[in-house]
Amino acid sequence: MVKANNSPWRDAPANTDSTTGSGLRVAIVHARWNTVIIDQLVAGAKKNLLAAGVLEENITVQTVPGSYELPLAVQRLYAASQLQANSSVQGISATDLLSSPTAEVTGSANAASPKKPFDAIIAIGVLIKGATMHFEYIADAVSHGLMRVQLDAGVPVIFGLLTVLTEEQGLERAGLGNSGMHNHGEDWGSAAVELGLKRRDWA
Ligand code: DLZ
Repeated sequence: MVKANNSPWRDAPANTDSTTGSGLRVAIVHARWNTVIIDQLVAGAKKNLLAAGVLEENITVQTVPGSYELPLAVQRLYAASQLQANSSVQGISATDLLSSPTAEVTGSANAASPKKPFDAIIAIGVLIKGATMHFEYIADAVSHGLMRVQLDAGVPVIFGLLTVLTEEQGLERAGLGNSGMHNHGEDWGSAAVELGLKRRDWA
């Protein structure tokens, strides 16, 4: 079955060329609940980042236990990338900085050369409604948290949080269901490229 893509991102001008995103640095932070759906969403986001020319080496993927942890992870990851870019210390990875943001790190096995801050961060999680109010509280907190980080930091935070009533609804939105719905992760990859580029124009 051909997947219908009714997304408003599908014709986004920034993603029409395979080199458009070649100068961008993008992070994906995802939760580890509902991994079948999550893995597909992350793959979709990566697919469209790469298709828009974002280099594999400029895509950072990190995980957190659950969606509730997404806002802090996005905030710290972005701060670490800023620190990394500003640091005169060579050979510090974002992971080093996350674990020791103020320390003088003298390099490590996974060290990367200093890079610029992330142009956009995609936060991905899947919340499935249960029998209690848990879903409502987490969905509300994460939505507001991600918006706060986005506005406080001035970096595009792509909202990749599915808040679904059933697992089937989640599978559908990851392109894994029977309805022919496309993978929403692809939209988020495209949105990250478009917003990453627009943010530079808005600077
Ligand atoms: C606890 C919990 C529950 C019940 N459901 C989900 C879910 O559907 N999706 C998700 O991403 N995380 C869930 N979590 C975990 C919370 O997000 C969080 O990781 C824990 O409460 C620890 O802070």
